[in-house]
Amino acid sequence: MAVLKVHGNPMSTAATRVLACLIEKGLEFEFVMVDMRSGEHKKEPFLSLNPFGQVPAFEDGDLKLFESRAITQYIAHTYADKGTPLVIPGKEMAIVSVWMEVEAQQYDPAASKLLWELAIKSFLGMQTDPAVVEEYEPKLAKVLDVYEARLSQSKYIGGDCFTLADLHHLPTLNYLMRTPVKKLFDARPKVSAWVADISSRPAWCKVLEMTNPK
Ligand SMILES: N[C@@H](CCC(=O)N[C@@H](CS)C(=O)NCC(=O)O)C(=O)O
Repeated sequence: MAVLKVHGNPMSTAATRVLACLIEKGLEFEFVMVDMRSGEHKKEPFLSLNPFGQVPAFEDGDLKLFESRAITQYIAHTYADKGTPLVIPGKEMAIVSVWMEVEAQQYDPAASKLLWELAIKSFLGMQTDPAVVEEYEPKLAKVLDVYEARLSQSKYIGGDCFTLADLHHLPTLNYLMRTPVKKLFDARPKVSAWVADISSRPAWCKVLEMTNPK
């Protein structure tokens, strides 16, 4: 079998989304470090893997992919018989797809904006803009109200078992739970229990060990 390769950076939420998926599936892979500080992602040969110059990029033999959520879906479907299912057969998959879209279209825009302001900027020695935080906190809160109602009906966001719809949230949750925005999650009991559950999965703990070596 060809070696699966993830080109990324440990700080990247999109790259760790793919790592979480590979580890849930129990697949072996090679992590190819992309030095974003030196702009390696904006030059060849990386641009041949992703013309948008963003990590991650993924290779499975001669197949080359980018966009983290497309990569996880490829992995989950292609390696369906390995590790955690992550996708489910039949009509229920349509519901999982709805919640994957909700993560990408509703949750992630607010979550990513807040994690940039509250986690990444300080790491880069930049100042948080309180006006942006003020604008995006209510947007995230609104999404989390919908999540609270959804998680009162099903154990996981896409249904009764852990799927890609849950997994896709993990990288942004990981950053946000270390910022003042944690209060928005803590204020919602079902959301808070769901975050604790999915964040303690062994595969995600392995991603954290791999990307934050002691
Ligand atoms: N929708 C893309 C987003 C990729 C993305 O934004 N990657 C960030 C790191 S998390 C990046 O490469 N940023 C550098 C840049 O945009 O120049 C995905 O999910 O793969």
